[in-house]
Amino acid sequence: MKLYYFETPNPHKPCAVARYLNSPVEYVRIDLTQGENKTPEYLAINPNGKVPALSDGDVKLWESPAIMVYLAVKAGSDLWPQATADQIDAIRWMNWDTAHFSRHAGTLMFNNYIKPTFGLGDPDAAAIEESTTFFKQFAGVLDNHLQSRDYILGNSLSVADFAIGSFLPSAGKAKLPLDGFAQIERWHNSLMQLEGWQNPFPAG
Ligand SMILES: N[C@@H](CCC(=O)N[C@@H](CS)C(=O)NCC(=O)O)C(=O)O
Repeated sequence: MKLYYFETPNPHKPCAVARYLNSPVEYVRIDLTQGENKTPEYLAINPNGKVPALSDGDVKLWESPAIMVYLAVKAGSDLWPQATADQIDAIRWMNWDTAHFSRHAGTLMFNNYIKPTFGLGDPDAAAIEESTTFFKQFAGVLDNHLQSRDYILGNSLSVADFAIGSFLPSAGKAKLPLDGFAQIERWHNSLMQLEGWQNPFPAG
């Protein structure tokens, strides 16, 4: 089983899950700065040219939530919960993450950190303003949800925590506007207790 990654927030999701579960994955680094995500070989695994991706025999998977669930099911782990109601809740929150939370965090990461760091042009001030506003709105939803819960689904850690938490180790670089969201801070502090949470990627 191969897990294709680069040291960025979306691959953080399945890499942190694989590390938590001690999954028997072979990590394959796809260097985005060298365009390795656009080679014909890699596009045959993920036609979107993005990381993460996974291959396991004939199975080829892309989209980080699907990969996390695959790893959890394969390990027989409750990170993918047993109860249908909890599975539906996990899908809800992972969709919310892709559509809103990680989406705006990604725009802020790209403009505030990746563009200036890799010389990809001037940050887009309008995009920063728009995503800052939306990020705060959705962070408010998350903070409110966490008022009465330890984790996204309640008392147990799940793939939804790994999805939604993935940009938080990069919050400083991305300039995520997280001030005042005390419940998010408390929840992220508990994720930081997981071994390798800040850097779940293989060394080298
Ligand atoms: N929805 C995808 C997002 C994947 C994604 O945007 N990955 C970024 C890295 S964090 C990427 O590969 N960017 C390279 C590019 O777009 O060329 C997922 O959850 O897996």
